[in-house]
Amino acid sequence: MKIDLISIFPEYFAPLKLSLIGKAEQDGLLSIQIHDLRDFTSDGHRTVDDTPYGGGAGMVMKAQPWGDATDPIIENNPQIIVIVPTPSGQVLTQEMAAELSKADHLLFLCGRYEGIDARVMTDLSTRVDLREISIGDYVLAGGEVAALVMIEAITRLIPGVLGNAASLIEESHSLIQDGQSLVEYPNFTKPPLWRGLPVPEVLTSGNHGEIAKWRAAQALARTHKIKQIKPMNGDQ
Ligand code: JD8
Repeated sequence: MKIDLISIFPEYFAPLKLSLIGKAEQDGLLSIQIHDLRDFTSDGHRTVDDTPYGGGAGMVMKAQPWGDATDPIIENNPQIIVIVPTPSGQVLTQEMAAELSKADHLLFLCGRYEGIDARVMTDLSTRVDLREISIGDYVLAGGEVAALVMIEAITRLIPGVLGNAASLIEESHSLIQDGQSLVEYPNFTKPPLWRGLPVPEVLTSGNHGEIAKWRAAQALARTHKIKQIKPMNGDQ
C-alpha cells in the first residue's frame, strides 16, 4: 500500500517510522510519503490560510495550495482513495478500516485552523473516491493525529504488517457477533498470584471448552457494560 500525507506539520508523522508500521515500510509492504503543504504556496510568506467568507472566528485553509499539492499525487491514479479527517465526517469503524486496508493507494489531507476551503473537496470528489472521516465525537486541533489513528487501524489489517496472523484471525472471530463489535475478554499472564490477586481458576484448568465459554461470557458482559446495552441475562 502507498500512503501519501499532506500537512503543514510534517514532523507530526515521525511515529510512522517506529514499531510495526516502520517495520512494514522496511519490508516493502508499505510506502509512506509526507508532503509539506507550504511547499505548494505561491507567496514569499508561504501562506496557507485566509479569513472566512461570511465572517466568523478563525482562519480557513486556502484552496490553491491544496489543489496544487494534490494534483500531482492523484494524476493517473483514479483508483486512489482520498481521506479528509474532519469532525463532520462519518465516524471510523472497524469495518471501514478493513475496507480501506484493501486499497492500493491512500492520500490523507490533514487540515488545521477551521478546516479546508470546501471547494477543494467538491473538486476532488469529481475525480477520485473522497472520504470525509472522523475518529470520534470530540474536537481536535487538526487532522494529523486523526490520520495517525486511521493509518494504524488500517495498516495493521494488511497481511504481513501485524506480526502474528493468528491473532488477526482470532480477532476477526471474536470481534463480530450479530453484526455488532464485541470487546475483548480480560487477559492474564504469569505470575498466578500478584498483589494478592489470583488468575481466574478456569484459565489454568486446561479445559479449553470452559475457557472459551468463560472468555465469551466476559467479552459479552464487557460489551454490554461499555455500550450500555441491557444484558439478555440478569447477571453482571
Ligand atoms: C481535522 C481542523 C479543527 C475543526 C473547529 C478548531 C477528525 N474526530 C475529530 N475531531 N476533530 C477532528 C479534526 C479537527 C480539525 C481538523 C480533523 C482540521 N480541525 C477545527 C472544525 C471546527 N476546529 C477530527 N478526524
